[in-house]
Amino acid sequence: MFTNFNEAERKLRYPDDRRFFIGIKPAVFVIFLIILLATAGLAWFQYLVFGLPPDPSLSLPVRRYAAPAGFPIWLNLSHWVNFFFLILIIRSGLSILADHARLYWNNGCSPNSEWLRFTPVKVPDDEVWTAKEDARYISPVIGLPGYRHTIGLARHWHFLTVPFFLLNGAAFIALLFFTDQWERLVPTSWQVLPDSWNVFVHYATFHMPIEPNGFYHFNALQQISYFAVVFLLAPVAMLSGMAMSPAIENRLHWLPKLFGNRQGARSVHFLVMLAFVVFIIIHVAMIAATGLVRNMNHITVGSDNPDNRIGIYIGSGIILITIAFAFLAHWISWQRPRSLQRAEAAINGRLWHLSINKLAPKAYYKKKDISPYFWVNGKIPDSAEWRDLAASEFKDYRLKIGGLVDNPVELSLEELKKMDLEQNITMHHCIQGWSGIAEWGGLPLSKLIELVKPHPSVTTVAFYSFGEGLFGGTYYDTHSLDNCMKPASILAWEMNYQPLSATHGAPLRLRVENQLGYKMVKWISKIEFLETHLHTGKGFGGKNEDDEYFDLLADT
Ligand SMILES: Nc1nc2c(c(=O)[nH]1)N[C@H]1C(S)=C(S)[C@@H](COP(=O)(O)O)O[C@H]1N2
Ligand SMILES: [Mo]
Repeated sequence: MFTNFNEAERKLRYPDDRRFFIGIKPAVFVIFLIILLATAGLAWFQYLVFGLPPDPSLSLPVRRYAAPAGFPIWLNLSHWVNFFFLILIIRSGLSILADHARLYWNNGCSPNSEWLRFTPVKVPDDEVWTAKEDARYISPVIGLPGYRHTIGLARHWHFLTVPFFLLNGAAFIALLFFTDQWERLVPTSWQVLPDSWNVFVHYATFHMPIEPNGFYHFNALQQISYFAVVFLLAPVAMLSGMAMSPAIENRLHWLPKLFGNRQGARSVHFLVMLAFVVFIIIHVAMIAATGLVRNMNHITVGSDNPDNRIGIYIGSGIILITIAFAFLAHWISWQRPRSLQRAEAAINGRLWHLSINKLAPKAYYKKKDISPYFWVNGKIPDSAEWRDLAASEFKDYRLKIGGLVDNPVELSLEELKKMDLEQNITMHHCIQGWSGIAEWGGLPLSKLIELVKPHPSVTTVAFYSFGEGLFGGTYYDTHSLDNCMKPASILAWEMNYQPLSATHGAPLRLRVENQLGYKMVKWISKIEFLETHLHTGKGFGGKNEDDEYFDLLADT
């Protein structure tokens, strides 16, 4: 519905293999079982051996938990705004995950080292299996926008909604403490822990504890669950999300370290999402089980009236709006993808510019950090020209450098190698989610720029490949002249101290660190200095930006 895939897109986005699969490492499954047994099992043990513990809510009239009465309208509002955005964030996040449906704790993303995977496919070790081929399908009912390899659009939804989610959360927390509403959520006595356990023993053994009226106070377990969602899950979601950014990895190196490494941050980000989903399911079930009419009146209009159904009507209305928006979002994704792409660049591109871009990036990695495995991406060129060059080890290869320059040149690999060698050990961040650490050696672009002398009007450098994009047509990308002048921007012919292999981009590939992988053109045929990227390809700055709606001008 609403999609306008042509034949090539349909094959890619709605593939024959749409199997859903959950593969979990046995050790992880055992840990999960232990946690389950240690909680529910212990609750049952206590119940069977010692009997049901006293219900802590029985002693509530002494107001062990101070709490204000009623819910102000700002609280009702921010609760539902939060719900609306959280659904968008989770759905777009799932679409992003589907593009590399494997989760690891190691930076190099070695196949078979995943603790969790949502693909039945085993990475073959006797043939090239690219990360793009590895992308999985997700139903558009669940993911936003769903289908396969729609990560460009999914990221726009994710990053367009995150700022609003955070603003709403910040306003909520500020108002909590500005008023006395914080007393509902923040436990002020350690007694809340044994009390929560006692409430948990009731639920786990299928005994309903006495429910205090939530208008005045929550039960102990409810209080710490809500507390944890607001003050633990949300901040961890934010930090682990930020830790995945290549720009942040290089500036605030301690952030991914908080989670072990970048893939740890990605795994934690996923687990937080899972915790949110589990919370939402239990939360909604408890709302329904403990007096739906009254509870809905509390959280929509802030009244404790047990008789009218206004809360149910408003709540259902909000849920209907959320569903209607899901249809609209689907429509926007496929009918107005460029608006989405532009809106995200306008908001986040600007935020990025004003914040993290001002800090100087640093290289942190050492030889010992080099990953044993490095995923391959993109279509290896199949033109006769490249194959002939490769057959003679690129002896006859000439890199063509032209455009708006005083001194256009054609250089052989040997000539390039004589000019300079810069070696960096860096982490590669593919937009899909995988990463890898490698050494890259080659010529700093700044040396080349010095040689060809670009005209003063030049702002952009375009790199063209022998290879093709996902839907055919020359693969290319553009970078700002500024970015090319950075020391870690190199034309690499060396990977891990070996000549660059055919799969990783021989004879030459681009490395522009602090950027996502798709900006690093492999199998480079020529370089062009331009006034603007607007007249190259479809004019969005690169093959993936043109065809797959990847982030516009990720280098601004
Ligand atoms: N010519 C060309 N270059 C390309 C691509 C491509 O498809 N074609 N894919 C890009 C992407 S998405 C990534 S993540 C990196 C992957 O580099 P690697 O194969 O060495 O890991 O190459 C980039 N360069
Ligand atoms: Mo990538």
